[in-house]
Amino acid sequence: MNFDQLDQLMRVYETSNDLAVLPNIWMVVRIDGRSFTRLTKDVMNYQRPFDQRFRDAMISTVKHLMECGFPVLYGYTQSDEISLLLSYGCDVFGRKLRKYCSILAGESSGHFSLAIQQQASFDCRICQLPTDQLVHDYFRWRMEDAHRNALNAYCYWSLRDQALDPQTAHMQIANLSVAQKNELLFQHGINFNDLVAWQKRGIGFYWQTVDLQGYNPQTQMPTLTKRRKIHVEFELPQREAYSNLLASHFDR
Ligand SMILES: Nc1nc2c(ncn2[C@@H]2O[C@H](COP(=O)(O)OP(=O)(O)OP(=O)(O)O)[C@@H](O)[C@H]2O)c(=O)[nH]1
Ligand SMILES: [Mg+2]
Repeated sequence: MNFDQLDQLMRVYETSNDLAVLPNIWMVVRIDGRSFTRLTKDVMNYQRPFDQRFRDAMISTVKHLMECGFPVLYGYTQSDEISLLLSYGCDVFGRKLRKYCSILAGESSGHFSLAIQQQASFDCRICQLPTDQLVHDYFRWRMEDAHRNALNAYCYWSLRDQALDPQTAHMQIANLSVAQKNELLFQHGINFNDLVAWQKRGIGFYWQTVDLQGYNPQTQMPTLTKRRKIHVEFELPQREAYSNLLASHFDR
């Protein structure tokens, strides 16, 4: 068998399961840190439940992902996860799933590892959402997950700080209603409503066009150019206002 024959034979095995996302479907990428419970606790010894160094490394990673060759309309991060809404008509790599998942997991793992100077990795999946409404629901879902995580994490660490062991702390929280969790925190001197918004709702990222003032040495005149810049939103709105914000970045 010559090389061309061998090449033809083997390509079939390489590409037979090569799935491509159908057109006219939104793609939302979700990237999640692998074993970050261990990384944040045992390896990095980060502050809990929230650490600004960890948050900043995640922010830097989202920005990198928005600038690494995929048309991202909106980015979002909470805890150890990142979501990216891709342009509706995105046809980078012929919409091949393996390309998106492998490249975006690789880009985030590499960038985040350099940011914290410690080896870390992310997994990646693509949600295929057929309607605009489902895109709204997706991002509302992640925001509500952030809210629940924050409430539970504050309760958990309040109990742990009282010298409760992990299992007892988990069990005590599991049986509490939202109101009771708020009350527990209040007794520990924390008013959950007063916590900074990014911890409860996550952080949003979108492109903005800004004016850039310059100077033309030849004409000796000031110049004004437009530039695309990533805006980082630490105080995301909720409910309908959040949907309106998302819709303002849809490209259809
Ligand atoms: N200390 C600390 N931990 C954080 C922070 N943000 C996220 N984490 C932790 O990151 C982990 C994320 O949860 P998961 O993604 O469910 O857990 P995981 O260990 O990454 O598991 P897999 O995703 O299944 O690999 C939780 O344990 C969080 O407590 C932070 O700011 N500080
Ligand atoms: Mg994880």
